[in-house]
Amino acid sequence: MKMIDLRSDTVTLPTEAMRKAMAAAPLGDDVFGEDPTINRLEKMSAEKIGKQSALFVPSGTMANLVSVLTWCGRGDAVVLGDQCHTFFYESASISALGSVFPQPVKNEPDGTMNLEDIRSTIRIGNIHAPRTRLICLENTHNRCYGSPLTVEYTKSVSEIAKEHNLPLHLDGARIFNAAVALGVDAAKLAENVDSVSFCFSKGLSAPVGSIICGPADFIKEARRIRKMAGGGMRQAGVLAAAGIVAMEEMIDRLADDHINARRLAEGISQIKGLSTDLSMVQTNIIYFSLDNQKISSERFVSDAAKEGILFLALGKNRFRMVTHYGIEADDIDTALAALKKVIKQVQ
Ligand code: TLP
Repeated sequence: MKMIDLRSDTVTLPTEAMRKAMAAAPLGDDVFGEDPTINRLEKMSAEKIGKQSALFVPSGTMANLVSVLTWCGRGDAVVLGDQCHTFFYESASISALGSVFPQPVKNEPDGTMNLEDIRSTIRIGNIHAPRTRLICLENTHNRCYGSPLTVEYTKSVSEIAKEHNLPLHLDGARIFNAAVALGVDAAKLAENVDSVSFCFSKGLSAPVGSIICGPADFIKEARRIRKMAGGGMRQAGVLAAAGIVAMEEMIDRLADDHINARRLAEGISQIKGLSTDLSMVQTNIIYFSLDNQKISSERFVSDAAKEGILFLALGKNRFRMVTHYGIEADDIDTALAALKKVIKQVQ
């Protein structure tokens, strides 16, 4: 049976063009700054996102960790959303490894944080209080329905950051999904932030790798912190080569993933026993729930897997499906038919 894997866009496999580019990539030792393919990817990424410099890192998690540790020292605090990846996942790395204190602000369903809440959470100049040193945003917002944050919202947060002389970091793991969904340039979405990270290994289908972009002096220090975190890689141009193909060939097609996500969500909304909020579907991530709350999430997920459909339970009666390269419109129809069958069985 062919499995239709909707657990995440992280499951994407490299394209043929990526495999060829990986095999042919000129290589060197990147800790000496001598890997031409990594140097090329870093230059390309910085240009694409409108920043001075860039640093290739193994994962989105390390991109956020290195960015936060570059901006903050021990005991410094970061204002961030209570549903954002850096706070909710990432194994508390900013605290465990950097002694950085999170100051979570409630995320609204669309991934924004109320501007007044951000203002009132910032604490500076009181010796009793954690000292805020950074604000973080996430675009698209994974746990908030994959919502894209607009240029205007990002600018409003950056104005608060500026008022307090704080830098603003953007976890843009899926920033190109946001750019495609909103019909704006990714550089415009990053224009008002000081540092931005994005991933090659999600919807863009490269096997490994993320990048941090920002001012040259910030990236220079981030390079030191990456080494400290064990992320100084050597001939990793084999990975960067796939990242280059990802940037050149895989961004525009994200629109297909968004169309498929909508088709999937519309189908789910018509299955008796399942509910989803269609108005929240803007990119490649959809969330839905079971009307009959007596059915265990584990059973629902495992019964669906037996029918060839993989997805995740991410919270109480909260299921997530993510569309991506390799999932076609036909697969969506197959997945919907299988879901219908499973729902009938478990009701
Ligand atoms: N997200 C993964 C899981 O960890 C939940 C997924 O399947 O969506 N920022 C954002 C917004 C992310 O969604 C993720 C991964 C990361 C950072 C971390 O990236 P990696 O997995 O490369 O460390």
